[in-house]
Amino acid sequence: MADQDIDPEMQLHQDMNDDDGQDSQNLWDCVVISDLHLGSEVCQASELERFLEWVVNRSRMLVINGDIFDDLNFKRLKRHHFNCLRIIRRNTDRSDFQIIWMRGNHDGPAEIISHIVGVDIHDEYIFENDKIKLWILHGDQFDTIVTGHEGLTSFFTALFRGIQMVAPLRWCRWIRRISKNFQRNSPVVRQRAIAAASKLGCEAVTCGHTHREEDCIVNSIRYINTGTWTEQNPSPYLWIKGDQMGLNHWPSEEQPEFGFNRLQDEK
Ligand SMILES: [Mn+2]
Repeated sequence: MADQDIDPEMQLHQDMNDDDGQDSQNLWDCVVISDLHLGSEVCQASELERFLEWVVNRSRMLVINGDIFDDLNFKRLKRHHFNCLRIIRRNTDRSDFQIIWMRGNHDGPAEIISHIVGVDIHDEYIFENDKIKLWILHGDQFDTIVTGHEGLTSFFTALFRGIQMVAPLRWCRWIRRISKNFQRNSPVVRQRAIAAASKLGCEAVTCGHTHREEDCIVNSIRYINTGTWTEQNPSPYLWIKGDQMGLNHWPSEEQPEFGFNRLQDEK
């Protein structure tokens, strides 16, 4: 490309990236987030927007593990919510960065979402480098309350959303906790995910769906739940680098050192 063809804004962006000291050796192999719930009143969209801009320069790959939307009523999307979608779309066709999008139970039919956001949607995905085989899926597949009683679940989801709109803010956290406990069964999702991962020959599995962060090892299978971006900050993300992985939080005053694994001793 001739010099005069370079867009000044692109050049500035490139220079800023060069300046922050990230060479390709320091990039994470993959980052996983889940349960963004864009359109929800409680979605931490402005922080998510900052995170998305940040992470595309820190990782080779981003997996969004389901429930990116709260529902398919796009009238609920605000400016920051649209900005998040714009960043995802803008980074979809890059040769040096990959975005994988998983469906969640809130996202609606895969083909509709796929058309709107312009990316392929997966039901499950296996991330593999030469050290780790990580099975990634939303987790509602393991949740009998949702999969066995769709009508009842959507009735209560609508009811809880209605209550949240009229209730004072301080009640909302409590209401969300009650509604989550009803809708999503963390121990069941964990146990079933671990059992299924073991059968598949994956030594690690990550889910979202429960909105409860978890990082544990059961029967030699590492289970990580990436929680949600609908609680108060900071919000969780899973990073993978070589044979190591862990949960970190955004925003964080101290960004993580590469090559440090908090759970090393538990292995
Ligand atoms: Mn969710």
